[in-house]
Amino acid sequence: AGPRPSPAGQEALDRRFMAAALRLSRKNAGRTSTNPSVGTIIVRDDGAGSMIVGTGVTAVGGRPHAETEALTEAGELARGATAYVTLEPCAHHGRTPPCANALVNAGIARVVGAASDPDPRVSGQGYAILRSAGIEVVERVLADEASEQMAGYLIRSLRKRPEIILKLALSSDGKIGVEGEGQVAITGDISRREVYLMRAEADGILIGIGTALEDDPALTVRLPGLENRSPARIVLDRQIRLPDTSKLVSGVDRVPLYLAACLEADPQRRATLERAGVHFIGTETYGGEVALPELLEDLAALGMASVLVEGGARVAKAFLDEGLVDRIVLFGGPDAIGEEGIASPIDADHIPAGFRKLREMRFGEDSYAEWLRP
Ligand code: AOF
Ligand code: ZN
Repeated sequence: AGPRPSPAGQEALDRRFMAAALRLSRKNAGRTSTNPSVGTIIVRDDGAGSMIVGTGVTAVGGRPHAETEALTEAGELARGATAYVTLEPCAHHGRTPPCANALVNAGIARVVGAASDPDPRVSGQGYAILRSAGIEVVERVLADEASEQMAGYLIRSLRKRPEIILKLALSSDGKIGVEGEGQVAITGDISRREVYLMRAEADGILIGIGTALEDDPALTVRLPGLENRSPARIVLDRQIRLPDTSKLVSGVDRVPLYLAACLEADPQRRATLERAGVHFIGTETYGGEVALPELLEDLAALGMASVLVEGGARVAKAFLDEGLVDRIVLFGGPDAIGEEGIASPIDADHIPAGFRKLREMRFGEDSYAEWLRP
């Protein structure tokens, strides 16, 4: 082997490869539930510079894990190499043996990790297996970025509910639509595609029955190549008002639809929709509204780690008032709607305390900003 890089050079290199592993891990985001989508990159340095010899992402459905995929690709080249893993390698026997053992057996010399795994079967034990086998372990490289990306997995593991991402599109005068007018174009084409990507990476999309009746949305991903990445749709519909003829119901063969309805709601309507393939989640209500914490517990139990809340104003406000929002995403369009518009319950100047701005950018004429709460 050639000369080792200086400590500062090594740190910079570690961050660079971890950033690449994090990017790679996004490939299967939204398709690995209840597992997080993890990325692994195996890098060799034989003196002439670094060379990637294996890459892996948690497979669709959650297994095999990222490490096994990357090790298979690297083969004998894994011996003496460094493995970059976005999550602490697992220490438990699942459908395959622990990844920590697989890294040891493959002769990996050094493991660089980002997030620690809160799963009690792993938590600290993955790194411990590596260390006791003599592997050099560096933890928490780009840990904040990893936790941000894996927020759904971490929140579901620790709080038994999905991550709630509140997404709103605001006109230049802070309105989100016009009463009685259905879907109003507020933002442009780039924003629309960005929303499709957000949907593809989520496990569920949630709206209120008001929005469902007004807009008749399909809530699917309509991007070339990602048509089969639509997550489950959830409608807060206490009294089962959603018509059989809605796009949401007619699409149930391709994308699951859950109605959160009162247990006392019309059993006949329920039976009809169930025959059409609609799933029901019996919900408690308080003050005439769906009890959100209980509903979120049910969604987490169904395996959902992240839910995108897409409308409308009342639903957004309910989640905000109950402190159930983890991430806020605001798109801003260039035009004003005027007096008749529905006011947004939130805007960039009134983000609740505790949120930290992650990103801000422009999509053509639109603005985009994103906040996360730890
Ligand atoms: C890894 N690499 O790519 C992922 C890990 O049901 P199982 O057996 O797949 O285990 C699920 C747990 O595995 C999950 O809670 C988390 O602790 C870990 N996920 N671990 O080493 C991976 N996705
Ligand atoms: Zn594993």
